[in-house]
Amino acid sequence: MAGNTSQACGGSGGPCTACATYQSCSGGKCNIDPNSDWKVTVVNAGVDPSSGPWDPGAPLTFVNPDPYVKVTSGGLSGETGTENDTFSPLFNDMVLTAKAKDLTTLVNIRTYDEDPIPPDQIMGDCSLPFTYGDLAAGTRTVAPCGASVTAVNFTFAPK
Ligand SMILES: [Ca+2]
Ligand SMILES: [Ca+2]
Repeated sequence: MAGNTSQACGGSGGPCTACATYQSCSGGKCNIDPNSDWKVTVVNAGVDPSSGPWDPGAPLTFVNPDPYVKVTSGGLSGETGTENDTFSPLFNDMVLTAKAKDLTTLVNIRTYDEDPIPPDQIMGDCSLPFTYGDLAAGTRTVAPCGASVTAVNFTFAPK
């Protein structure tokens, strides 16, 4: 195997290393392939407990928000399930599979409070690119993410 191909990667006469399927070889190193697909998971989020009121008039046990998170990148979007009546929702939901080149261009993250009567209230909205470093690390915290959302935590895995 040649030292500098998409299958093997060893620069300057160094040993050949097989790149992972989501990587390609450039400059004698294995780097994340811009066209590789990545599964994006929303682990959890934090909502400012002093924000709101989100569900005024509801019985006391239901006044806290019912958050879910919608993630959009490269024309694709997906959302978590809804966690009821909490400022610290734990999702662990895989929301979409997107290309590295799209995730590192722009990602929109919008957190809603699900309501019985639409439209759902927007609690936080932010847009930013993830980085190749985020994908390689497999994790990223976005904090804050809009008006009332203190943090959204993500994990990534190659498809
Ligand atoms: Ca509400
Ligand atoms: Ca509620």
